[in-house]
Amino acid sequence: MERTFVMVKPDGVKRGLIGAILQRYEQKGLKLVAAKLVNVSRELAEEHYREHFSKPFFNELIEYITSGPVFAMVLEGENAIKLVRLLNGATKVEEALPGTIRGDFATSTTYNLVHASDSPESARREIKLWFPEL
Ligand code: FUP
Repeated sequence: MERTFVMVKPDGVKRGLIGAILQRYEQKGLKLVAAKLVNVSRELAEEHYREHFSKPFFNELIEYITSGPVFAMVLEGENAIKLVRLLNGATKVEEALPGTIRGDFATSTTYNLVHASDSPESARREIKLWFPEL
């Protein structure tokens, strides 16, 4: 069994898409093991996205993720990390295929609705950061 950190970003929460997005993961067969609405501090946002610190879009990314509550969760299942990323769709909006969350609901690479850990190392780091009690 594998665990992954996933969040519905502020635009998804504002648009009322938490339920529709969570349903995709649950339909797939992944199990929700923790979840909470979080008002993200600048400190948490910068730690979460620290690998992007030197990127041109870093500030915009931090502004976006702190602009309203996010729905943070931990999902569990066999190959959970890869499966959630498949369900989310490609990062670049023009490559996110219909049938994926981004492909069906997003029109922007920046405002792209969802985040999910991209490796076992980032899953461990992100779960510890967002759910230290687990
Ligand atoms: P992902 O793992 O799919 O969330 O994508 P990345 O870790 O590569 O990027 C993190 C976030 O940076 C993305 F969710 C959106 C944002 N981003 C941009 O705003 N512009 C870009 O050119 C690339 C990423």
